[in-house]
Amino acid sequence: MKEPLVYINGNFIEKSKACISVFDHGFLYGDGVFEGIRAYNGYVFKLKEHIDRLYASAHSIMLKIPISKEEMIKAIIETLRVNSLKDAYIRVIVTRGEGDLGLDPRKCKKPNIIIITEKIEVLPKEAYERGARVIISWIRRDRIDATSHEIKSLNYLNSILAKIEANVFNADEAIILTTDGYVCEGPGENIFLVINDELLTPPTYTGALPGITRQVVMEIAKNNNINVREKLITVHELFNASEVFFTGTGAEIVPIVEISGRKIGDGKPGKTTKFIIEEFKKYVADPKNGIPIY
Ligand code: PXG
Repeated sequence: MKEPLVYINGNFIEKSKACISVFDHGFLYGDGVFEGIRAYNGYVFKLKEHIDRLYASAHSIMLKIPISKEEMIKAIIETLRVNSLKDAYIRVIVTRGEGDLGLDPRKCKKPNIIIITEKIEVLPKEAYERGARVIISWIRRDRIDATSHEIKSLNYLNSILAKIEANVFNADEAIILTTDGYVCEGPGENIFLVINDELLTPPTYTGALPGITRQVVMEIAKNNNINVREKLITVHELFNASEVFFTGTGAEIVPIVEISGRKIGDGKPGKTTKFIIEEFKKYVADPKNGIPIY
C-alpha cells in the first residue's frame, strides 16, 4: 500500500520516514504553534481563518514563519492533493526549529514547517449519539498572563493533564475551569450552554482558545434567531443548564449529558444541540465556507 506523504519544509516525505531533529525546540520545549483543520468533500473548511490564527499565534510567541500565508495555503492544498484526499483532518505545525539544549529561541535559526493529513477520532462514536459523560478536572486553565490557550502553541500539557483526569475516571472528556473557578473550555474544545433558550459560551479572556467552530456556532445561532452571547459561567450554572455541548474542529459538535455525576437536562442530547448539529452539517458542506482542493 502506498504510504501517506507528509510535508516537511517544502518536501513530501513518506509517513514512516517523516522525521525532524530531536534538537528541535518544538520537541524539547513545546516551542512552536499549530492548527487542526478539516477538509469536507473537497473543500478545506475555514482555511483562511485557520491560517490567520496560526500566524497570530506565531506573532505572539515571536516566531517568524518563513513562508507567506498564501504559500502556506498552497502547501496545505498541495499536501491534500498528493495524498488524493477530499475529506481529512489536517495538522499544520510550525516549530521554533533546531537549537541547542538551552531554552534560548535565538539559537534556533530556522523554523520547521510540517503538514500532516490524516483521519482523526477525538471522542468515541457512542459519545455523539448518547451524549458525552464528562468530569470537571482539578487542573485549571493556564492563565492569560501565562501560557494562555488563546495562543495555539505546541505546549498542550495543561490540556493533556485534564484529559488524563478524564481517562482516570472513565469519562469521555474533561471540562477545565479558570483559576477563579469559572467554566473555561475542554482540553481541545470550546463549550456552550443553553439556559432559558439562550446560548452561552465563556469569553476568550477566560483563557479559552478563540475557536473557529465556536465562531461558526455563534453565526448559526444568530442566523436562526437563537440568542447567543459570551458570559462568565459558574459550575452551578453549568450543572443546571438545560443543554451543554462541546465544539471543535476535531470533535465537531458533541452533546454533553452528564458532568461530574450530575445529569444535564433530561440526560439526553437536547433539541437546540441537535438543531445546531444539523445546521453545522449543512454549513460545512457549503463550498462558500471553504477553499477548494481540486
Ligand atoms: N480549545 C482548545 C484549547 C483547542 O485546542 C478548540 C478549543 C476548538 O477550536 P477550533 O478552532 O478547532 O474550533 C481547540 C482545538 C483534539 C485536538 O484532538 C483539538 C485541538 C487541538 C489538538 C487536538 O481534539 N484544538
